[in-house]
Amino acid sequence: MDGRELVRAARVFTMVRGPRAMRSAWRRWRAEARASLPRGAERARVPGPVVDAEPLPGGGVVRFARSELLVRVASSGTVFWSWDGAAPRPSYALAGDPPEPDARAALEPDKDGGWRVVSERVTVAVSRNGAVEVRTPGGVVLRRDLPPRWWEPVAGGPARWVQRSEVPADARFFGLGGRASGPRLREGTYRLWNTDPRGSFGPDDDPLYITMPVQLVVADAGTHLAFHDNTWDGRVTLREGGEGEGSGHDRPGLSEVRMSGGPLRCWVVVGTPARVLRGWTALTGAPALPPAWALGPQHARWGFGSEHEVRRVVAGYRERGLPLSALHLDIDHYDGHRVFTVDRKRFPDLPGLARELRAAGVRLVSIVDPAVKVEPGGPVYRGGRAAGAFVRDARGREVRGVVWPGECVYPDFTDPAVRRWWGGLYEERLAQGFSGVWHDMNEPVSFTPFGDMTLPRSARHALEGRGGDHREAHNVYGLAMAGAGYEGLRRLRPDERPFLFSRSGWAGMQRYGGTWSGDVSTGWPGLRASLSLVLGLGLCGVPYSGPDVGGFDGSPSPELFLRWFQLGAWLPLFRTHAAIDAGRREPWEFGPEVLEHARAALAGRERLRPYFVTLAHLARLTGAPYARPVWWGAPEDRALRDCEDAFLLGDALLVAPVLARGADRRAVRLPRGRWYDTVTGSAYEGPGQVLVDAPLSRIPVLARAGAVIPVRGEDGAEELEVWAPAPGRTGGGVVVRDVGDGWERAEIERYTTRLVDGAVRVERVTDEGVVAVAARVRVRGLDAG
Ligand code: NBV
Repeated sequence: MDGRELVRAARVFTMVRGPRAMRSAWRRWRAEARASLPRGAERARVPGPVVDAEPLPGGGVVRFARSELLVRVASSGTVFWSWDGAAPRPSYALAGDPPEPDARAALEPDKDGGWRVVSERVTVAVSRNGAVEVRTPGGVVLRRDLPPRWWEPVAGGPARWVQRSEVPADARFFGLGGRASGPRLREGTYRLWNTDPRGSFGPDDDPLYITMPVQLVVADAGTHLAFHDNTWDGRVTLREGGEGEGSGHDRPGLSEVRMSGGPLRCWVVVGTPARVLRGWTALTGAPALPPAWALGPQHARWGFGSEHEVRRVVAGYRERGLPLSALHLDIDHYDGHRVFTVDRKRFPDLPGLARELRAAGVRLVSIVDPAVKVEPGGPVYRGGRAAGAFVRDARGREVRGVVWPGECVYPDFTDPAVRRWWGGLYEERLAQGFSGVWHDMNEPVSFTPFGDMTLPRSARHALEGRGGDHREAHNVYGLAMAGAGYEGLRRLRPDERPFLFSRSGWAGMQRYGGTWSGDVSTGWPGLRASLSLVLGLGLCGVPYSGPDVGGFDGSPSPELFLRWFQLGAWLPLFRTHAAIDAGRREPWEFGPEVLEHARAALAGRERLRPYFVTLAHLARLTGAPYARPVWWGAPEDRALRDCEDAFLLGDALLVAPVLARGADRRAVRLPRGRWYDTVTGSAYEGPGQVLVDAPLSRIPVLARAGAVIPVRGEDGAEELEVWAPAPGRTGGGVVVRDVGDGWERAEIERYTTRLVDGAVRVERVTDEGVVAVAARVRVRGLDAG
């Protein structure tokens, strides 16, 4: 333990009843010690030389002396390969059946005794010793996975394995879930084990709450995503390559995936970034569409403490004319910190409060923690026990941990019956008047002053009936809890789309909802980390997220708070939140100047709500995140790949937050084309870097020439903001309107823009041809200098 870890451990230790956490830590340590047999002798294995091959739909099986490799290409071009007979299912990541194999893909002998699967969109070449290359149809290599190596315990048990892969020398890595530094992942080792970092975290803390074996790799040769479908504890070591100037020898980029058990199987999706995310979400599920109110400004705090305080805060927004869409209640509204209860002394009439707030346009969102207090008289504990819902050890005893309410047990969400039981409990939350849920502590956490703050690895789980232990179940605990909550809400309130976001999760979590930063530390590095997390998660298929605006702990300076607020206003989840012992986060708590600028940011968000609705629908339909790295549409621009301090919001806007103290202007790297400063109207030509004003009153936001952006006009009616195309160019955009909080399918409106005799012509294009534009159009940028 280093010094910082010690401080954190001490903090956690004092946060919970010390002796109880100490006892639990000790129990946990004993359980681990009992279960962890010495590894003993291991046998190392590599595939060995190729023996033969057999064609199958979409590809075939290539047999080696000591293993076999299955290769299957889907008609979408998505590749699946696996060793040792591993099938695509069972899988926690996949949303449905694996994609249909491409009937036209053919297995053919390749040079030097290898084999290859040739399809229209991709070629997979297998060397005679088991290296797998994924190539574009033109033959350019996107990824070369070297023959794997397994270590099998002689006494039986899971084999650990390692696989190295090479990517082009110019490639950049992204993804691996929610990482605090990035989004470009630098050289280093990243652990795959969902972890509560013990208190607030900064860019150097790794891993965090959401880890995923998902790499998105961007190179001149093309973009691809590689997903090792394996939930076990693992480590990914990355090294960027280099181009051998003069020597002519490029050093490839390297990825090394090491897993402590579980199957060796991989999905590879290739194409443009947009195609890759489309393929990835086709595989793992379309992102849940949040209700429109969840795209508005939200406010939370651990420790509002009473109905009175909630009213006071909401009144504070109203009196100052600040919009507020939702208010979140944290664990302090529970009775003794117990999930699915309400402290009636401090919240005597929560349904009444919820109704009153709802009438004023403010929804209530509730935190939901998975751990259940051990109390024979408690209905949740009693019900769970009767249902056999809690995680047990090998001897059949409930595994206990310590969380906020004291001694707790943990529902086993990897059991479908338990998910159903748990989902039913949300009825109580709905009866209290909540409109959405916020899942916390679901890595899952059990407080310990030392060691891993989670369940013992020996804890048993149902794993959908297959049976296994926490080594395999840990990383999907939060994902499965999200599934339980989402499906429960759907059953309980079938006419409304659930609103759920979860601290922990895994590949595929977007099917159930979004996430947030977790306890990001208050400081300029924390502000930067917030952006890395949102962008990185978006590239892993999770488009809806945002930070604790202002940071979780301590008190931001007025300037830091404002810059964070200005960034948050352009991110999908826009929520101020802080810890119980942190300073306030209401925008008026930082003086009149900050309040006025925060008011402007809120007004900007409200104006842009129709655009956020469009982006939410597009995320659902295509997997494209709302907030995208600036290279999204131009991955071939190497300078953009390294740009981490700005992002694209949809296709139309480029947002350049201020991430440093004292800045009043900043450099912005532009993708190709013309960009307008949305406030000054100045036009800039990309690609390249420009210096733009960033006064305290706002952060720079640029609009792409030709863009069509649905906004809320001053009178509240929707209008189309159209940015003049550059001379000789055309533009356009897509608009999807709010269809209410139910399941109605939304219509997609497509627009084109062009310059005709110095004026901007906007047309709506449908299958029937060009139709009249019904909305009010406001043209901007025509007089740009
Ligand atoms: O429920 C209290 C907090 C919550 O406010 C925060 O957002 C979560 O990330 N929760 C963590 C547990 C306490 C952490 C110290």
